[in-house]
Amino acid sequence: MPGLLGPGQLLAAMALLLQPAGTQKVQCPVPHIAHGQLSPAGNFTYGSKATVQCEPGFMPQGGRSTVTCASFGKWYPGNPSCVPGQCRYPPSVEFAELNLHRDQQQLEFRPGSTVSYSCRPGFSPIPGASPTITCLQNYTWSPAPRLCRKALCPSPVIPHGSEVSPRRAEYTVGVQVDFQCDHGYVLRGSHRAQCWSGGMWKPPVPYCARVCDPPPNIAHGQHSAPGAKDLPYGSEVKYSCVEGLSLIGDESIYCTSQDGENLTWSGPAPECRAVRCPRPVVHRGTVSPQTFTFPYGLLLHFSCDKGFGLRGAAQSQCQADGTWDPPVPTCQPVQCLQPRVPYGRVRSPLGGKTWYQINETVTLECQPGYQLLDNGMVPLEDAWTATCLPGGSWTPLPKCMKEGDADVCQEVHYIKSTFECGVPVEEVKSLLEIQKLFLEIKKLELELEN
Ligand SMILES: *[C@@H]1O[C@H](CO)[C@@H](O)[C@H](O)[C@H]1NC(C)=O
Ligand SMILES: *[C@@H]1O[C@H](CO)[C@@H](O)[C@H](O)[C@H]1NC(C)=O
Ligand SMILES: *[C@@H]1O[C@H](CO)[C@@H](O)[C@H](O)[C@H]1NC(C)=O
Ligand SMILES: CC(=O)N[C@H]1CO[C@H](CO)[C@@H](O)[C@@H]1O
Repeated sequence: MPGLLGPGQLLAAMALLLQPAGTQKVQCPVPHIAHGQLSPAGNFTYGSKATVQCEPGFMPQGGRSTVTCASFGKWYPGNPSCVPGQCRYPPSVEFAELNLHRDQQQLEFRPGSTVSYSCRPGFSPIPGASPTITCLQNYTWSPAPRLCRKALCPSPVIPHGSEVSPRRAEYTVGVQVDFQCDHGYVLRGSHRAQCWSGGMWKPPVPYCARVCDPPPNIAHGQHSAPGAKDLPYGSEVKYSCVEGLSLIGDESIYCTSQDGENLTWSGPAPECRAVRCPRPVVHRGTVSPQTFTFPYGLLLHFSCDKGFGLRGAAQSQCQADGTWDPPVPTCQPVQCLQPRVPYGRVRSPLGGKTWYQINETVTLECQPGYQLLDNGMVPLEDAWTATCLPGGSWTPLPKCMKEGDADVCQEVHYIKSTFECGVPVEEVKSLLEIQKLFLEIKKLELELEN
C-alpha cells in the first residue's frame, strides 16, 4: 500500500529525495534473501532498482517485488525478503459473513486453502452460488460470486380469506401479516404469521374452513350449540323444548352441503308447541300407559275387557295437530262375522247380516246344484244350523259339493259304514260289484255331460 508508509520508510523516502547531485556514489549492500535473490545480482548504486525473485512457494514480503537503492545505502521501501506465499485476507462478500475455521485463525491462507461464507440474518443464499473461495497458486483468491440476497417469504395464499393489511410486493424477514376469512368460513390456525429467515412463515399461514351459520334459535326451546359460530361440516345440533312443550319436527339438524360448495343446515329447526291430544275414552277397555296428560308423540296401547273385542287399532300416537292416529278404537262385545261356506248361502235370517251376537244362530244351505255335507262328508238333506260362540267363532260349518261329486262321496261313505258294520265277506263282494257298476255309470254320465 504505497500511501501508508511506516516512519522508517518515510525517512528513507525523504533521504532519497534529498540526495544532492554530484555527491559520492552510495552503494547499497547486497542483501541476503532467504528463499530468494535480487536481479540483477549486485553493484547497487544510489537510485538503482532491483527485482526480488523468490523461490517457488515464496513471495516478496508485502507483495513488493521491486526495491530501490536509496541514500545512506538503505533499500527503499525496506530490505528485500521472501516470505512463504499466501493469499491476503479473504475479500468481503455482500450480505455474507466469513466463516474461518480454527486453523485459519492465524490468518495464514496458503494456496489451496479454502474459506466459506454464510448469509447474514435476513438474507438467504442465492441458489447455485458456491459459498467457498480458494487461495490460488498466484496468491489470489478465486472470484467470490454474489452469494446472498434479502430473504423473502412466499406471498401468503389464503383461499376464501384475505390479509387484514394491504398486500405487499414482497415479504421480507420480520414482516407480520394478519389474516381474516370470508363470510361463511372460519380461520383454522393462527390469525397472525411472521416471515422468518429461511423464507418460512411462522406459525404457518392459516386456512379458511367452510362453516355453517349459527344454528337457528327457536322460541320456547334451546339447542345444543349455544353461542357456536364456526360449526363445521357434519356438526349435529340437537333441540329441546322447555318443560311442558312438545318438539314438533326433527329433533336434530346437521351442517351439510346442498350445492357442494356452501354449507347449510339439513332442515328447518323444530318448533316447540303445546300439543295435547284429547283424553282417549275406551269403554269396556284399558289404556296404557296410564297418564294424565297426552302430549305430542305419546304412544298408547289399548286392550278390551273380557267378552269384548277391539274395533280399530291396538295402538295410537298423539299427532302434531292434536289428534290420535290411528283413531282411538272401541271395545265391542265379541261377535261372529257372517260365516262363509263356498257354494253355500244363508237361509235365515233372511238376507244375512255382517255381525251375529253370541248364541245367535244362522241357517245355511247350498247353492242349487250343490249337495250339503256335514264336516264328516255325510250328505245332509235340508239345511245346517251354526251358532256364534263366545270367542267370536262358529260351531262347525258344513260343506257344499257339486252334486255328482257328492253322490260319489255318498257311496264311499256307505261302503265305509258297511265295513264298519261287519257285513259277511260274500255280501261285501256282491256289494262292491254293484258299487263298481254304479261308479262306471257315473263316469259315463260325466263323459256325456262334457
Ligand atoms: C491468478 O491466477 C488465476 C487463474 O490461474 C487468474 O485467473 C488470475 O488472473 C491470476 N491473478 C493474477 C493477479 O495474476
Ligand atoms: C355459495 O354462496 C355464495 C354467497 O352466498 C354464492 O354467491 C354462491 O353462488 C354459492 N355457491 C353455490 C354453488 O350456490
Ligand atoms: C249363551 O247360551 C249359554 C247356554 O244357553 C248361556 O249360558 C250363556 O250365558 C249365553 N250367552 C250369552 C252371551 O247370551
Ligand atoms: C565493481 C563494479 O563493477 N563497479 C562498477 C559499478 O557501476 C559503476 C557505474 O555504473 C561503475 O562505474 C563501476 O565500475
